[in-house]
Amino acid sequence: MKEFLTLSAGWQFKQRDQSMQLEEDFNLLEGWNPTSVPGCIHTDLLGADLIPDPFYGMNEQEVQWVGESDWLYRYFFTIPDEFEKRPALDLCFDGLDTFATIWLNGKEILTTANMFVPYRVPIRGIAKVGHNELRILFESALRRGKELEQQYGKRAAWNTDTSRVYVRKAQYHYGWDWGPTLITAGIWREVRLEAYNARIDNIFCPAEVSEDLKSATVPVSVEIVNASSLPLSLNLILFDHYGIAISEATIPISDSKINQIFEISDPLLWEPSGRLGAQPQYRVEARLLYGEKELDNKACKFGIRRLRLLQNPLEGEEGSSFTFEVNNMPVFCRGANWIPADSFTTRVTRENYESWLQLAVTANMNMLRIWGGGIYEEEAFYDLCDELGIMVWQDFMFACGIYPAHPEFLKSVKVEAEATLRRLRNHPCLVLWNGNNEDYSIAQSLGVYDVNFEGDFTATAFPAREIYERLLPESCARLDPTRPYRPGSPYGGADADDPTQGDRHTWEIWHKQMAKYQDYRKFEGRFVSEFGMQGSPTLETLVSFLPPGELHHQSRTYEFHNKAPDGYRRLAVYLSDNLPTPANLEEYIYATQFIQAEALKYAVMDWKRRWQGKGKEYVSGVLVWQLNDCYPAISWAIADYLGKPKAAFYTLKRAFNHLAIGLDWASKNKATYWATNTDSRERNLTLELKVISLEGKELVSNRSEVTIPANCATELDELEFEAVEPLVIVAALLDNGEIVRCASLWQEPFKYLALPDPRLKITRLEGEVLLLEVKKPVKGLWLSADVEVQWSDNFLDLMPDDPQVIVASGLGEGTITACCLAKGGYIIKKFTA
Ligand code: BMA
Repeated sequence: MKEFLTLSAGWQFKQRDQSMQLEEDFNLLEGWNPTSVPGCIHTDLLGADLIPDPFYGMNEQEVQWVGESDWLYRYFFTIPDEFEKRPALDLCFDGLDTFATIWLNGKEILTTANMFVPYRVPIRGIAKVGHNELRILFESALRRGKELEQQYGKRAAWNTDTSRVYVRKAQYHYGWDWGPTLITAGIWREVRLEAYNARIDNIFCPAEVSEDLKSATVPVSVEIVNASSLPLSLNLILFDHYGIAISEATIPISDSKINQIFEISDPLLWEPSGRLGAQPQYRVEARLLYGEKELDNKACKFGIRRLRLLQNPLEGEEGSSFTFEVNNMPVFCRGANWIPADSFTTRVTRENYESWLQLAVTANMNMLRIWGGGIYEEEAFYDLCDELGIMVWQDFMFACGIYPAHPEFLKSVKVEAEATLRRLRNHPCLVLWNGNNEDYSIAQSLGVYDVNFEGDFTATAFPAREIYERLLPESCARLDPTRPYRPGSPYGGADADDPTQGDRHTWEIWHKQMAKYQDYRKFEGRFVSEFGMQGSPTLETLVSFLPPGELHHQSRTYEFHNKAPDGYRRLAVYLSDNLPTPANLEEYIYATQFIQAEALKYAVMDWKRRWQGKGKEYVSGVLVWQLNDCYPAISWAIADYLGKPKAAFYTLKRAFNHLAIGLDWASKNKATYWATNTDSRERNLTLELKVISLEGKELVSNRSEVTIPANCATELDELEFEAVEPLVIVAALLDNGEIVRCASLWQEPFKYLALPDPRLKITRLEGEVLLLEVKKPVKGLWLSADVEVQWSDNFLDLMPDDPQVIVASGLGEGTITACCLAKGGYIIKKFTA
């Protein structure tokens, strides 16, 4: 059998003392601190109480020396007896961050310069029976990057230090417009000893489904190391979703690569979340045999689905669609951009991933984009996405920069891409490989992108086209031919901002000209893969990182945690355009979350309206920037660093629902309304329209029956009324007399509406089920509590005579605080229900 030993507990580390020879520094008995692996230098220092919490207050500034220093790690170990019986002995490093030199028993065995690459070093002959010593030097990535920059020349990059483009390390570690500058080093993924005769290196199961979805072919390929060392055979068993073995083959091994094709009739298909069907997975188990003796085994899970990225001509409009089709049905993609869930990624547990991904599913999302300035995520992330039906758009790790393409860099990127493809390609959740984030945008802004140039990219001012247009597509085609690849995001051919083809990042709102968020529809794309608006974190999260004297929205520390250089100024503009000026922190939190929630609602509703059925997929997806935070920041995240949803989470959840109703002004006294249905079922419902005065008087009310066809938006009609007083228009869809969706349309900006006190009443129906009633219309009623509560819905628009029932899980005997707009300002009231 193959033997394993994980080297996790018992490591030691210390800061490199540059006044000493390296050898002497390692030999010194003093100064070493205990730690375990995986981790990073900041968490190691935190664990040893040697630095303050870099997330608290302005401590980030106090710990910058950590990223500027070199670090030493050492580990003593004995090799177990049974390892001696195997001819091969390897030391495996799944991830080293980033510039490491490694010695085993005094002999240099490895130097590294790419945190995304796993390394395997044969150490038979170097490792000894008895005591062994492993030494690692991590050099400052900041310093090494600057040396490379000096050697090869300074290149442009958005967000922080430009030397980052030379370093194959998570780019957000250098700081971003939502994240601190914390340049880590260390052993960030597992370290293992492996001893074996022969072993299974890799299994790949690129299942292909027939066009009629009735059968699937599964060509299994298995790579074996030391295949010819002994007369070996490989036993393969295919299991279905229920764990029942459905096919088996045993193949004598004559080559390091074994191929076997399995056929499956009537396969169970993997479906994205929110559709009929589930997320079944098949499994292949491989056993490497020497006679009857098992030398190694490995299993591989995979899903079966027919995936296509369609870019077809559109009826009556320029350009082409950008539509994901799964199992022959086009999907409207609803989701968000994912950034690493912590500045120190080794702190993110499976439970953390689970709660983030569950939050995404609760918000009716079916896609996440793993943004290119972070990391290729941990196995648990993709496993959970497989299980939950979250489609993953995977960027390669390049973001907002003009990356180099000298031979050494290309070589490193190739190894990185191949390792990543091999690791992730069996996951059914993965639907797209994408070359980079916004590198075409920056090249375009510098005038160095010429779409017609086809020669040697490395000799141009945009050299990394060699990576995005040659190296990566070639690696993808060779190692993962079943998935689409795109050079970049956004990418529209000649123009990265092209609204008529490819994907688009819509930043005319918030960045660029700071257009009004009510105008999102003017800045659409065929697939909007980024757009967003900032909102404050919740009070609890603010309390966790703001020192008591700084607990104010205009304090130095509050603004320090808004990493967008002009973030608070931009927020101030959107606030003053729309809402009364907040008088205190609580009002400010509410008001900025209000702005974010409203902005995202406008965007999603406007763009979903343009998903109009076959040949008219004018917009096929919306991914909000951003789902999560890596640090307690004032950012675009829809839930803050501690995972607490902001108001935008609830508006998105409603707008991302398969069924939604939209309202818009056609003129002062006329409104249009439409419905969106991204589900495969047609719906027959009752539509109710009302015009209500702000004092709660019903001015118009009518009902009609509507049919809402499947998987498209439907324009319904127009409503004309007499525009006599400030009023609100309400549209509701009812199923068997019960309201299933509703929307309201107000005469904006809200700052001009002197909304009356809605006279909210909260009644506890039973347990944690609450009834909410108002006497006057209220916009964006926000509920919070003095205990941890999960609200089934929140940030609600409520109308008189339309009581709403919500569930407040965890409320117990807690006190509720309700906040809303009223009387030209805000009211905040406490309730005991
Ligand atoms: C985008 C992203 C990030 C950035 C965000 C907010 O375009 O790609 O680089 O954090 O905008 O500014």
